[in-house]
Amino acid sequence: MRPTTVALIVAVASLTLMASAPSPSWTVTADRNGGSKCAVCTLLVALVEQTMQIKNATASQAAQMICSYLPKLAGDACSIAMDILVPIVGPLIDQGDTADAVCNALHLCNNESGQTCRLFPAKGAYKSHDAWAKHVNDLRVATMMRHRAKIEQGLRSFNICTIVPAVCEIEDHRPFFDTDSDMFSTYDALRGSFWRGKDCDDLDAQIFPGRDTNDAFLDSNCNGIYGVDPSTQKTYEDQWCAGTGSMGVASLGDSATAHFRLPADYLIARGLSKDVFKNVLRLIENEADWPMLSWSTGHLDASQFSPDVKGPMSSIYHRMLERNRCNMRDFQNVGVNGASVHNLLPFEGVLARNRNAGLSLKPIFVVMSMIGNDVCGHHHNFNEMTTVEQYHKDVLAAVKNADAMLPNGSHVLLVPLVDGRVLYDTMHDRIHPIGSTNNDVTYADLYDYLNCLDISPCWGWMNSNETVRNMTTEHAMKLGAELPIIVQETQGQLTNIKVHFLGNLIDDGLKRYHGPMWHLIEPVDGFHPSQTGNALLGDFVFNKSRDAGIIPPANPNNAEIIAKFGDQGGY
Ligand SMILES: [Ca+2]
Ligand SMILES: [Ca+2]
Ligand SMILES: [Ca+2]
Repeated sequence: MRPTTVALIVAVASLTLMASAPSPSWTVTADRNGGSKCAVCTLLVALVEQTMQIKNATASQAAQMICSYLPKLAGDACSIAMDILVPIVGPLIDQGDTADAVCNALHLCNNESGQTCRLFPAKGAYKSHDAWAKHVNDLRVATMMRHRAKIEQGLRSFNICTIVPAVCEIEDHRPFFDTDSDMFSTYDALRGSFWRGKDCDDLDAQIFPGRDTNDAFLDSNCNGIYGVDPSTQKTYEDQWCAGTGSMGVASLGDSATAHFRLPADYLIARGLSKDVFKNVLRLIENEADWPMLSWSTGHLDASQFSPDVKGPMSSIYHRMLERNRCNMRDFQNVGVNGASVHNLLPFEGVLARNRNAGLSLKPIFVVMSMIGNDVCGHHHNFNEMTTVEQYHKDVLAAVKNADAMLPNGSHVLLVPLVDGRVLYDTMHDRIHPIGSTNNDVTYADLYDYLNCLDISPCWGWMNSNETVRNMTTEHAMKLGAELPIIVQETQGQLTNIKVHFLGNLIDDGLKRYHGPMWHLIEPVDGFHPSQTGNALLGDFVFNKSRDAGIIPPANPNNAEIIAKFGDQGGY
């Protein structure tokens, strides 16, 4: 599906996109009662209303204030749209209508299912649900009769494809800028070096991270090690890397692998400023994902991304590099928002590690981690969940294909689904960032609202019905139980890889935390592991993999490599 054009502030839009198909994450799936358009409008209008309240401003002033915080192109589009829309919605806001009512008046929300969805509590004369629904319906009719052309014109201004065109063109989760088509880039975002080690020569398709080379003259695997030691006449690669178990790491997974997160500051009216939104375009270029800080391929310090993110960073790759400096830049994150086991096999096609391509390559540690979408989705039933048979079939096919393609000595780790009941248990009565101004929206309210709009990333777990949550977990556990069976079943049949199952890694890893569980959950979506959660998982999964014999011993030459090559070219 091609990207659509609903995004007002695209980052806010991303909140609703976790359930979308594994295509560019701002692609919005079908929904009801206005769906993601309704949600984005409601959040944005709520921010305008809260800004009016806090700054004692008019609707027009508050809207212009928020637009002025956005980077140039997005800010310009915002201003144009606000100029058209505020005269229409301003009077509604001034008369005390909530964001829910205003977005119904704009026809971005509707009641096609017979239900009028509401995030914020209704006020005054409209406290009863029937009175509110009738009022909203009246608003809808009156506004559209008077302003149809203007509303349509205003909404057209928000087109993400004109603001950041590259995000509408990127396909197949390959880097957007990649001159030699080796799947490694010199640009950081758009599936570039934040996602896979940086290409050290983007004009030569035989130079990229992960090659097994001796590099007498130049660095052709991008780990910063090359040349000949004059005292021994051996190349540094032969002397310090050969035989040390140098190995790359790749993750094939979902939004939790890609580290989906929206800065909570975007939704806290009190703190809105230019600084809060200064990196919003980079966020869009990364599909609202943070692979460079993720549990599998994190490699940068979170402080570089202030004020968007705070917290520790640790990852499988980071720890593997500490253990062997020859692994520098040898990582690939193929995490895609919305992916499930059905995507494992196609994702292997964008993994740059095919031994049949005719170049000598190092072995790689591939983590297959689809931890939720096989039971998650926005459908209000259990029929859309992956069946046990299909799950088994998809994972088995991916394992067999990995054996057919990966270099000899590679490993595949199968990570089962989580028990997502922790989300509701931890979050339901806490206040969501959008409710922080007036203490009026809890996570339970948000979950019900997303279900009403049919855009919840996980109807089964983000649900106030305990039976539904329990049944979702029951099915998730059934699926995960197939993984050790697959390990057994393939024993003796695999010639190039070893396949591993190390228990409920995500559940077990998160349980190690000594502080309150909400520290480990992303505040905006109430669904993904936070930065702290990612660092915890990075260490936990690395330690378990090391103890299982997947990670080779430390390279005794690390100190000499650092002394000779410094930061090895960095990232
Ligand atoms: Ca390249
Ligand atoms: Ca290259
Ligand atoms: Ca090298």
